[in-house]
Amino acid sequence: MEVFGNIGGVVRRVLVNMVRAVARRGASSVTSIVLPVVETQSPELNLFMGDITELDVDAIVNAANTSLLGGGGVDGAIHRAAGPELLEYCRTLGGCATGQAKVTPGFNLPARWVIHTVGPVWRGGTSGEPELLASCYRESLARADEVGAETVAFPGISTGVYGYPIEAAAAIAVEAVRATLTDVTEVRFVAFNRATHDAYAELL
Ligand code: AR6
Repeated sequence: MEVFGNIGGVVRRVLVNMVRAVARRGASSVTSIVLPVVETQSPELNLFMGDITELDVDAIVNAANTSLLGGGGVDGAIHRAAGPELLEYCRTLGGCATGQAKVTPGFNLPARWVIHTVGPVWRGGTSGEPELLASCYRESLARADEVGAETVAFPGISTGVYGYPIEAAAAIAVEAVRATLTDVTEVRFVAFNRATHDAYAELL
């Protein structure tokens, strides 16, 4: 249905189904249906290889731990680049549960916001890891919507210290973002090594 070409996938499906239902029931019922007007679109998905702390996007996502008080990997890099004010701010947040996300200012980063999410530790895949990882992406986009961030960059949540296999994690990341209704216009998946780059390149 070309007429719905510029709107998000989920909304488009709802509208298309409504129109089909009308068509089945006959033209007389058209006047009794009011179509919803929703200005939501699917984000454009891009792949970038390099350091997420250098990106001039509205928000970068941090692969944090439940304390939100910093660590190694991308978490350490983000805290170093943002400066000590980020840690001070994080101390006021009371941590974050696995699969959830909290937003802070970006302080000295080019990005205006940092969305801190806590991925699952890989325990073989049967301890709820896929659902928790998908939740990280959904919840991060929800925080982005709350602060009006339209361009958002994600590292491979859980794929470093937390040991999530990159191919499986990349598939969940892409699927979760595609399935989320959001006002974010661009999601950039950031690869810090070749294996991560190649896993995303297969999917995008
Ligand atoms: N830019 C982009 N990606 C990066 C960067 C960077 N500067 N540095 C690392 N990565 P990890 P996790 C990639 O270990 O697995 C921390 O100590 C990295 O190559 O940072 O979720 C936290 O405090 C990998 O693909 O996060 C937690 O305790 C991805 O970022 C724990 O690690 C995630 O690797 C979280 O573990």
